[in-house]
Amino acid sequence: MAQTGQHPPKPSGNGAIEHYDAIVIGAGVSGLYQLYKLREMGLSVRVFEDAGGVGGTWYWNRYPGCRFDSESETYGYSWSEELLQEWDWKEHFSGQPENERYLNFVADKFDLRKDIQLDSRVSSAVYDEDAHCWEVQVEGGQRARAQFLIGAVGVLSAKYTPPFEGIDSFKGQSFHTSSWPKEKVDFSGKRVGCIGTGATAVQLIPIVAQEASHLTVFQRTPNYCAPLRNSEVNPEIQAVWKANYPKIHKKCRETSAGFEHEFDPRSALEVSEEERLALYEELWALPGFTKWLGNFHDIMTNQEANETFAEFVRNKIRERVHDPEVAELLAPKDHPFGAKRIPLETHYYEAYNRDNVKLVDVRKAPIERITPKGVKTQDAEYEFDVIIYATGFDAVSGPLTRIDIRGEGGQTFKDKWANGPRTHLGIQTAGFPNFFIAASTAFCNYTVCAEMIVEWIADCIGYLREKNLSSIAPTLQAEDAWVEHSKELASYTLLTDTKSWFMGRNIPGKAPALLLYANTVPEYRKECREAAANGYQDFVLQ
Ligand code: N01
Repeated sequence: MAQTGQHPPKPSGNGAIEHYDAIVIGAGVSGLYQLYKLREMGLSVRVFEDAGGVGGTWYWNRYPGCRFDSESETYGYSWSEELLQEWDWKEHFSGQPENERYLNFVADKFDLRKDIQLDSRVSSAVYDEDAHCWEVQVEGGQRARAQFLIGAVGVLSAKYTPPFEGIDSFKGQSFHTSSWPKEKVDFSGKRVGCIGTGATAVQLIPIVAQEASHLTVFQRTPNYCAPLRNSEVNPEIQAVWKANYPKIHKKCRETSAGFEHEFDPRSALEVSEEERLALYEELWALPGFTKWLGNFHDIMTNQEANETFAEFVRNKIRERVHDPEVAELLAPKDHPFGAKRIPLETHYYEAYNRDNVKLVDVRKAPIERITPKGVKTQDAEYEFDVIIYATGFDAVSGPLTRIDIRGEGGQTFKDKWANGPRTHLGIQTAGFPNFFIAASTAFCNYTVCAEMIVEWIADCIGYLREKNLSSIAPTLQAEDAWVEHSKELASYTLLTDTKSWFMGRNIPGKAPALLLYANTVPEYRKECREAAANGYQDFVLQ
């Protein structure tokens, strides 16, 4: 990765404590912008990043086919007109290498690297109640203190590998998609097994299928996958975007989910079948999440309305997959459309028409163990040269609870969140003063919401400094009310009964709770704005 600036070296951890105004954990989309914002305000900031480079998600997820499911022109940062004019997106849904280059470009352009220490995994963060500051320990022993601590660790960064018996006994190569090697993995002439059929697997399967001698896909739950319809960005489109960025970003701030798409205000059930199918066909032919976020508004709230589109998608799968038995296995029937994030695909279903691809139903015959040769299910053993774990993430809470964070009275963040996220506004937790979560936890185009939260945190810190205050944390009442409000919003959706990372149900033993905030972006923005405008009445300020 070409870079012009230097990162500070990782000290040996000789016991000396470093002091900053703010510490940011993570140099992904949110962390980079948080660093920029706080530094602009004159704070001394240190970012600790576990990875060997910046980019977060776009550093770690290097598997073949990894790319945005947001339109590129809406995913890039909106806060620098100069950056917007300088950067050319090459594809409508940009791929991982380009996305990583973009975030490196940002790091260089704004001279961010000098404050980002790489290969530095934060192991603990302890609040000092007397000094109103946080002490952070980095693996290796380095210690640093700061008044403000910002967890910019993302929502899908704690990878999950099922604890299969014998997992270390496999003699071939194995990779989790979220810690994919930097060097190209050569699948040619190899027998490959892929465990999982979520959005990640859906992106990589068609590519690996073309290269490997044979690919076996282990599917437990099929997904409703919709065509991405990616294409290159030509100079005319590029020029239109560059001339219209303010309008594009304004639209994204005004729509329900932070995309340029908006739900159709009609009910799927109030129009004739002919009209309904005409809209479904029209949406299907368009790129991106239009089929989801441009659909009738009640497909996300009404089971009967949802089923009309779910069956439409099943029929599309049946049209594309030649073997009717395989098609039925790939057609989801146990959850509503959109109750899991919709994987956007390119030639995914056609992969199953290839002679070298086999779909194995591990709901019928679950995986029993990994053997030295491959994967043993209840009814067969499959031999591989490579196993791919496309098995997802311990989402939202996982990246935070894996750090030993201790707040007032020594209470641990892990205990506090044992039954699901407990926050006010998704940003702060009672009993953990000056600790902010800079992650987009709304159902939203990631950057759109992350920028809003980063700015809220920066404004809040600015307020404290202006008023000479030493700490801020939400009251327990405000937190309780937010948790109840979030649950109530969740209850209006079709999300809560489905086994997905949205609900934490993909992780055995994790308490089910909707991990994302089911409000629209404009409403959420309003709530955050009001919480600050009223002088942080729902917070304890000291
Ligand atoms: O993870 P997942 P993902 N035995 O949790 C299976 C984002 N993303 O990495 O469904 C057998 O969706 C599991 O089966 P089941 C996006 O937000 C974005 O694919 O639990 N199988 C499932 O099939 C997405 O939602 C893009 O029955 C087991 C799979 O592993 C999120 O990341 C691209 C198993 C995990 O699927 C997560 O997607 C990619 C077991 N014991 C991802 N345990 C963009 O386009 C788990 N599985 C931007």
